[in-house]
Amino acid sequence: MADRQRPSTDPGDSGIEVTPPKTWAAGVPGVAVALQHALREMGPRRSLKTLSAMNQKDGFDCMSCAWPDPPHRKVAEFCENGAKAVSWEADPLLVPAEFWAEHPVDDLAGRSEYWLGQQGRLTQPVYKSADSDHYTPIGWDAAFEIIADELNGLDSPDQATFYTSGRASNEAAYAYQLFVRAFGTNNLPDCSNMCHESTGVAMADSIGVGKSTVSYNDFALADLIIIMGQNPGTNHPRMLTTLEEAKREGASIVAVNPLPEAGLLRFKNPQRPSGVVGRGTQLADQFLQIRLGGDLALMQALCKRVLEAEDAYGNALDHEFLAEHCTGFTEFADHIRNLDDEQVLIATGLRPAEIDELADRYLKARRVIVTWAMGLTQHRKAVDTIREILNLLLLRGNIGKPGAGASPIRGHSNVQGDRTMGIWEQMPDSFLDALQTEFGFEPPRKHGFDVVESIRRMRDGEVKVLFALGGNLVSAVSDTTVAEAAIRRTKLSVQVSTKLNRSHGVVGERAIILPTLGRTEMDLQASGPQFVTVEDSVCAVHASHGAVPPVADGLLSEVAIVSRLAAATLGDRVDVDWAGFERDYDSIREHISRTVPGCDGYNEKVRWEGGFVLPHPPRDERRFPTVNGSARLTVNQLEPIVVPPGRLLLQTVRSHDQFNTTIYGLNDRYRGIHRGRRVVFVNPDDLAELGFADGEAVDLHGEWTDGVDRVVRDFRVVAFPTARGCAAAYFPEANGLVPLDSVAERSNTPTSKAIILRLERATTPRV
Ligand SMILES: Nc1nc2c(c(=O)[nH]1)N[C@H]1C(S)=C(S)[C@@H](COP(=O)(O)OP(=O)(O)OC[C@H]3O[C@@H](n4cnc5c(=O)[nH]c(N)nc54)[C@H](O)[C@@H]3O)O[C@H]1N2
Ligand SMILES: Nc1nc2c(c(=O)[nH]1)N[C@H]1C(S)=C(S)[C@@H](COP(=O)(O)OP(=O)(O)OC[C@H]3O[C@@H](n4cnc5c(=O)[nH]c(N)nc54)[C@H](O)[C@@H]3O)O[C@H]1N2
Ligand SMILES: [Mo]
Repeated sequence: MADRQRPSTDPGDSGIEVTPPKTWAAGVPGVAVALQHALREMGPRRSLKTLSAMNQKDGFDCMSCAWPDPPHRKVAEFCENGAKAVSWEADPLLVPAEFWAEHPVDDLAGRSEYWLGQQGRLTQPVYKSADSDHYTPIGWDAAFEIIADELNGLDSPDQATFYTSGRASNEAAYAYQLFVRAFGTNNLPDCSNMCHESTGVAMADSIGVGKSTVSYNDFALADLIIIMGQNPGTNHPRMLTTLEEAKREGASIVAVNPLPEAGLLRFKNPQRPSGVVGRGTQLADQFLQIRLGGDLALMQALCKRVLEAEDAYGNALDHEFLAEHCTGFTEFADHIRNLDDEQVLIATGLRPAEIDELADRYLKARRVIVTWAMGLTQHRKAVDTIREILNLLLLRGNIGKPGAGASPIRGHSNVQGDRTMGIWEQMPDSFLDALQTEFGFEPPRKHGFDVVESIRRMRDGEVKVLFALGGNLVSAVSDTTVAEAAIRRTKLSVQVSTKLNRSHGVVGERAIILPTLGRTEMDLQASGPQFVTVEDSVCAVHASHGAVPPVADGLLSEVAIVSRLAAATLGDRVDVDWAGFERDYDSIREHISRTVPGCDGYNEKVRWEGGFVLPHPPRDERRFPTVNGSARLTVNQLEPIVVPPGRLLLQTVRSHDQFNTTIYGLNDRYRGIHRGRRVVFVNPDDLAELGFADGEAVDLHGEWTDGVDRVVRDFRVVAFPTARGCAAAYFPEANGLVPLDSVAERSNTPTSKAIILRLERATTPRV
């Protein structure tokens, strides 16, 4: 077993040290940190086995992000943060049997995510009854019976909600949505509701498909790549290699971000000798330090410049593409021509010359890719902003041709696959029809609850059971205080998990934890070893094979858990061979091939070397399955965020040492933060104006139209070169500042990147 010691105390933030931020990413420190982490957490043998199998064709898919694998893989096809994710999961340290007696539920709720994650892997189902404040071990069958009884005792299936985090495999996700719909509800909220939902809504409007229109190889063919609202150096580190290759092929790169993120500026590739020493590659040719929420204005300004160039020279638009494939040009052009340039400068905080330069680059490039992530999706106007990116691309035919396209970069490694498999509270009728034909039951048609709506309904006592396939909902969702009270009001909360997190401490009247196999682990069933399948950010589907023996006997796979729960709950109410699902995952894939669009021949295709790519009509044939069968130029209203005097606009971001709510360590190397997380980054000029000094202890107050004073206490001010008027703090510590009802229009995604912030001197500063 591991030499690693469980931390006895919960390390706080008291010794925070701040050094100047880095201006380059990866390189030797990245690899060294990766190996240190792996060896410390897993020991040498498990480290070698896991790291050498990561992202290889016969290995497992790294669970740290959804960045695609290159067609020609290197021996070490992983990054520092992928290694951290694997080390965290494949951790051979086990939560000991006596743990549950020593730590009542409230004790767990008082611990940090870091401490919880360090306790080791969960190995046995545990149950907290209504009259106990402790979990106690329980058998698998008994656990399934408790859940089944509670579900079957509800007045309506809609009184339960079934969350999914985007790490679930396609097989687990498919079985899960089938169970939930056979049970009788579409309440299938998922992490995507808090993540790329705005992308899906916007792209479906504009081009009819909510997924990236580019393939891996397109990056090397692009003339220009615009990276908006994304921090790839930390969150998609392998993307830097792709960008470096694109640069070598002649692409220019533009970064649009309020923060000068190290990975966007300069990259040292650990996989090339020249990257390990020397200055590395300068990545961004232009960096636009935009204000939070300014991207809609920037896109409109660029569209306007394209129209002006067309007026002047007659060659800026792709007339053929517009005539053949697009509708809405006249209304769109009328609207954009009236854009108020003053408003653009206020909203973006940019100088006209900077916008001109980017417009110039855009007009000169024949093939343009725009990528984006959470910096765009978690704003009130997120959907409109992304629709405006599509407008800009459509004007010059940058969709459905090599080297060009719209490329949302997904977060969780299989969040996109889970959607394809039916994890969505609003799956279209065509999908439900297919389920009905295949399985002979009538799936519910009424749309279900997404994440925010599920929390509201729990808060109001209408949803009484929360079941979560992975994730850490209470920490991930907005308005922490409201979310905690909501979940505590349920009658039963169930978590399927690999490791402890806050969602095991903030629970319903009764609670169950079901431990599961991770993706690194071999999955042996009655018919033999099993593999699962996943879909990456560019719609490539491939197999993932566990590489190391499970940390303990008796753990069930997610497929087994879902199948057994379905059998226990539904009995013979529907005609599905749940036991067959668990025995042989091919049987699930047979159903997938008959019911999920683009997946015919699934069992065969996922066995092809490297897998297969799902069809995508706009990408493949410039066919646009929108409401009117064309690509649609849309009209979007610019409504800049108004920040009252004396306030800042706060975003919540990830550090370099975390995966969402999982905290690997207390450092954020690239931003120069060490041994702590309760920091707020503010521009030095704003600090001076507001009368605060670097290093001061402050409370963060969130302001919103409902007048509620949301506050998180005792943060250290860090003077940082972020855009003027903007601030940043870490997710999830600052989630309490985001009101539950402050969501993106239409996608209902919490506005985690736009909180009106008031700083006040700390009322209870640490000494
Ligand atoms: N190691 C690691 N990898 C991860 C994750 C992780 O936590 N750790 N999480 C995974 C998940 S689920 C996801 S969704 C992705 C997240 O990947 P990212 O979206 O890169 O994650 P964030 O840390 O939220 O960073 C948001 C970025 O957008 C910028 N930004 C914020 N607001 C705006 C804005 O208004 N305009 C512009 N132009 N920029 C803005 C921020 O400064 C920051 O650089 O990463 C995935 N990969
Ligand atoms: N303020 C703010 N809030 C945000 C964001 C933000 O940028 N700012 N980002 C949002 C985004 S983009 C996302 S995607 C969500 C993330 O929301 P979630 O997906 O719910 O959160 P994670 O932290 O990724 O979940 C981690 C937990 O998953 C469990 N786990 C890990 N591996 C497995 C596995 O293989 N199987 C099972 N069953 N469980 C496993 C572990 O117990 C771990 O503690 O958070 C959102 N919340
Ligand atoms: Mo995400």
